[in-house]
Amino acid sequence: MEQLLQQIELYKQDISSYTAATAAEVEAFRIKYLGTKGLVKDVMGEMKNVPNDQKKQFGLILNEFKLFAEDRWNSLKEAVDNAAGDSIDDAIDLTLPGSPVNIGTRHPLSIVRNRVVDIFKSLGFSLAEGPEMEDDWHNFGAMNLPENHPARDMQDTFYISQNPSWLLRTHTSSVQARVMETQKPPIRVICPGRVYRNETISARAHCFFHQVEGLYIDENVSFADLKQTLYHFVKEMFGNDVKIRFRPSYFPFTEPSAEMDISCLICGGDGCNVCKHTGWVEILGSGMVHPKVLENFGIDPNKYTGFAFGMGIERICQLKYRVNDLRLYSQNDLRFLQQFTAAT
Ligand code: 2U9
Repeated sequence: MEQLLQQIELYKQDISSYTAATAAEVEAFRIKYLGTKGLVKDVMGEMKNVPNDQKKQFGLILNEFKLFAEDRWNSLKEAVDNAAGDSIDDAIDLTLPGSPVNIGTRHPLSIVRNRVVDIFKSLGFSLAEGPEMEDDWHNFGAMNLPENHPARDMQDTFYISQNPSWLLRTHTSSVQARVMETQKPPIRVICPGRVYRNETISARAHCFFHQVEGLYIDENVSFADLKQTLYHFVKEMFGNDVKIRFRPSYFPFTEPSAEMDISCLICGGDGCNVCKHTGWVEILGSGMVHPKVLENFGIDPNKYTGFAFGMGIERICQLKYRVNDLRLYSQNDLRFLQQFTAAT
């Protein structure tokens, strides 16, 4: 009996190490172990030689051996079937039409920013970008904003709590400041980016928005250059029919300063809610760079002059696409976003 047990053990080792890559090899296994003249039947045939008092115990061993061989056969068969499935069922039918890939649409603010940047690039401006977290000097000090200016107040600006000498930039002027630090005139840059202000979120205000600012410094740059450049921009952006006017204004970083209005695109100048029934809407601020700002960067204001301007991208977008709630820009609602295409 000992010999029979050893023989079963050897068969089990053979069964465990048996591999089959094809259906024919699986069948060969079946015939060898489970066929009518197979080894399992052979071993079963030994039952007749087992003494009666051991028959029950051997019956269990032989039965377990049969199940062991059947299990192995099943798993060999399954492995070969699956491999065949991979190559037939899962094969790619190259003649089938492809399923369309949704590539999304550009965000309306990106469309407008790209258009603004392209217009100024065509005039020889180059793109400059900088960090959204800034120090006091680049955001305020260099821009001639006095210590007691309300913009510096905690109420209006987000300071970094771990280190309050850092803040989230309130305008992209800090980018121009960094350009002036590293480059000599002539300087002609266009600076788009996100800016932050501590405002309660509503349809008309948000704690972040987007700006494009521009700066041109060279010898003999005049207010006439400023006007002509911004005229050109407006015509390119909104079309030839739009009317333009400048109003005097005040900014600490420019002198003289002016705000620019365009005739209302919504009502054509007749008067509506958007233009508050004036027929005009403000689209940007501008001015000649303040001599103190030039001096802050070692640029001689007697030799060089410059103009600068700044506009909110959301405002341009509102006029171009009639978006009347600022919150829509950051809610990621596909019903809103899918309405915009770069071509419009
Ligand atoms: C330097 C010198 C001067 C940038 C300017 C404005 C006027 C302006 C506002 C428009 C709407 C900000 O987004 S807004 O709220 N901006 O009115 N910005 S002149 O002047 C500079 C910039 C850099 C070195």
